[in-house]
Amino acid sequence: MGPALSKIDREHPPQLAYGTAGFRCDATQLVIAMERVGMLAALRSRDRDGLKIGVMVTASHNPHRDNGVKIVDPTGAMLAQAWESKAEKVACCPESQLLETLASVAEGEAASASVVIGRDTRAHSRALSQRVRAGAEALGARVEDVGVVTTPQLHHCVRAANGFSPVVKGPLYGYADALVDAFEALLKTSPHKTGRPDSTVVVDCAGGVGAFGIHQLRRRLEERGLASVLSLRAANIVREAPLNHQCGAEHVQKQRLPPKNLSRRDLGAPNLRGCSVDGDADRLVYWFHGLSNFEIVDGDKIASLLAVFIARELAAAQPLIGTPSLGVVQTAYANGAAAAFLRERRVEVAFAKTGVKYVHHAAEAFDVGVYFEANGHGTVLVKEALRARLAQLDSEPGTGGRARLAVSRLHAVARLANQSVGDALADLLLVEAVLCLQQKSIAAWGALYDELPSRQLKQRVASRALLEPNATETRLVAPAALQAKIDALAASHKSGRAFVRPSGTEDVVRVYAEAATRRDADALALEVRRAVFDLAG
Ligand code: NG1
Ligand code: ZN
Repeated sequence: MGPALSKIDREHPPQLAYGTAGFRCDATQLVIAMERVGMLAALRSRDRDGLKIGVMVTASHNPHRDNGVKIVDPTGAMLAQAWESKAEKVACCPESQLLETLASVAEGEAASASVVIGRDTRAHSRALSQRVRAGAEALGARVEDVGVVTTPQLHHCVRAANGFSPVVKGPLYGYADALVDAFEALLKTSPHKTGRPDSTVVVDCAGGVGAFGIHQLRRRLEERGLASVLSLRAANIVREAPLNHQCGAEHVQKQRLPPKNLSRRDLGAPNLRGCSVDGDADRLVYWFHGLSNFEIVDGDKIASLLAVFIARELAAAQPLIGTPSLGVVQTAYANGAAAAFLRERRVEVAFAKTGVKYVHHAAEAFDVGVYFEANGHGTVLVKEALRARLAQLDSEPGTGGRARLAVSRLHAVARLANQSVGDALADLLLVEAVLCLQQKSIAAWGALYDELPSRQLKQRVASRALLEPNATETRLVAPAALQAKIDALAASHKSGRAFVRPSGTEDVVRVYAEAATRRDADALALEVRRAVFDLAG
């Protein structure tokens, strides 16, 4: 892959930005950054008194030729923002200035440093993760390589290895066992004691690591006799499809097309639920065949399903836990109909800038914060104090009653939902448990509200940095002429809304359009893309 190590120009490393998903670009540009991230992780570990720091080598939903790297803090959270600029300094400085740059960011005094490394299934990920290891070891860190894992699994390993979540026996610090324990606890609260007629879910694994996770879950579900409730069938497993190519969550949600390689039996079967994860399995979208169309049940609808369920259980648990706050956080990509649906049900809706770290942070403002990007990245955050209260109440001998039942449900949700990051596998179990408790079909779920038709496109431009969005990334501050054109185009379609923003993970400008009809949404998106090409290309 790329130039031989000896040929790399160490005095002029590629100038990379630590974006919303870490460093991400063409894999050949990343060798030096990987070594330096290993070093930075060692320094961060010393800064955190020797606690373990995670490093995940992945470019998630990007094409296979790209790779990337993200750093995980000791609690399993994303790297503290104050350290992102340090990461950039260390990753991009000339080798001749490396020692002084490292010295300028190193404040920690702990004697030891410890780094946990994981990677996705990309062909170049192994070699790149070895560069991370070399960097960390060069600064004396102890390295644990957990191999090929999903991004959320790596977050879990770091959190658990540092003692921030209860230790469960099993591989990867009990990841799959902890999930299936919580899933089982949630199902036990169901009044319906038999299996489901539609227990099968086809999981499109995007040709990536999600397939391993699905395999681990399926085995445990079978061992516990839960296959009659949930039977997972993996499709597009590793090597069955090129990673993220015409399959996976990004393809399904952005192109609004079915994943490739699924048989007619899979796609046409009545009542069949399908879902797609992305290349590092932190996103999940569902799909099914409606009467005539391929229908997508996206992150907005996952948030709506979960928030309405949680709102009801919080109300029922009120005599025991009072009235904790509940909110849903969305981005500009959320369909206009989703917020209306939630507000009608008195669920508070907040908005954040696009990017996982922004939505996650905004969700922390609530006792129970549900966040999902439309692309399927999301989770349910439960504040520590509420979690502890639910755990304590749930452990007391039950007197039965609706409030006590609600406490058990909420406690199981808090255990099942990943508290660090969006997690396709955890979200899948959460959704399946709620559909099962509510005896809801995917068609009924998909019909919760009617979406405004939307379309997303991308356009390459000479420099996407020339596009300057406002704080919520819903409008451009510059170029003003382009924003004026977008406004005019949106106004020319019924219920038209459109915006463009530079992607933080790919070298493109993203175009989003929604309107009253499919034709209008598609036309508006094409017109706006043309304007980007004309005025910023
Ligand atoms: P960019 O490439 O900045 O649009 C994408 C997603 C974000 C988020 C980040 C990862 C879309 C339109 N954008 O960002 O929502 O998931 O990846 O943090 O889906
Ligand atoms: Zn991802």
